[in-house]
Amino acid sequence: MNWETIDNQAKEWVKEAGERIRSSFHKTLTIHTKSNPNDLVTEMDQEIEQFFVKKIKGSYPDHKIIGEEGFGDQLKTLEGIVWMIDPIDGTMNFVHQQRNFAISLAVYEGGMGKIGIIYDVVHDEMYHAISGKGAYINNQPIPALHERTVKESIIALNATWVIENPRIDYQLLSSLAKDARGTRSYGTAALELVYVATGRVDAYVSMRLSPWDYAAGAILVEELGGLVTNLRGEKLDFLSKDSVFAAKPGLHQEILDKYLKSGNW
Ligand code: 2AM
Ligand code: CA
Repeated sequence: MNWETIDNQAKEWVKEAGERIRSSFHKTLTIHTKSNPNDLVTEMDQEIEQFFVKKIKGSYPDHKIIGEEGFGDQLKTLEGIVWMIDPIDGTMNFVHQQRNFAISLAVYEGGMGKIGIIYDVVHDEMYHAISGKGAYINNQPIPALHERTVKESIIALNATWVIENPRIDYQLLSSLAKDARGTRSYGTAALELVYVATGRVDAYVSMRLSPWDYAAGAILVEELGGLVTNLRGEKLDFLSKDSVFAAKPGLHQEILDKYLKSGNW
């Protein structure tokens, strides 16, 4: 498989999709809710996913697709080549802020990450990695990640995970937030993983994400030497919802050992 060719073609599609999203900013969007009143979807999420599905099926009819809005395939295994698409990651930000959202697109073969693309539409920043061939921001190489301690770290995590919550071991995450140099919350898993990959934050913790939220980001972070697992320290399976924990090398083990290991996640 020529991954460079697919990567170049996919980036063109992503740019075109970004252009469509930018030109939607002056339109009034219809907003619906999905699993709960804060889980939003607009016609742009759906239109952009359909755009990708049409392009991918047109060029690669035997490839499979998993997409957030359900226009792809229903898969039980990751055999063959599977595209994982989040047409707008950070839909709430897209609706409320018209910034802090991204297109996330990944290609996996037999469950192994091959291509990860995340496009910060508003900043016109294209992040991409081909497994084993480096990771780039607008075609400039991103340097490899180095070790860091919790004390010197900025951790990206949502405030809802550190306040009293009977369903999770929030005290462990509160301790992590207290011990870290600082915390940040951006509301877009794809960009938060990009921020880990680029060293803008040192770790990212989320309690529940779907494969399309983290498929591309995981490839970028791992390509730069970071680690991506669930909160139990296990590999992600890219077929089911799971917690996600991405961090610099060294820091990943420190956080697992000192904070996450004793939790029931
Ligand atoms: P989305 O915007 O594509 O739905 C917000 O902290 C992050 O969590 C976003 O990346 C968001 O992706 C993701 N997320 C996953 N499931 C969600 C849900 N049920 N409600 C809101 N955000 C969700
Ligand atoms: Ca989405």
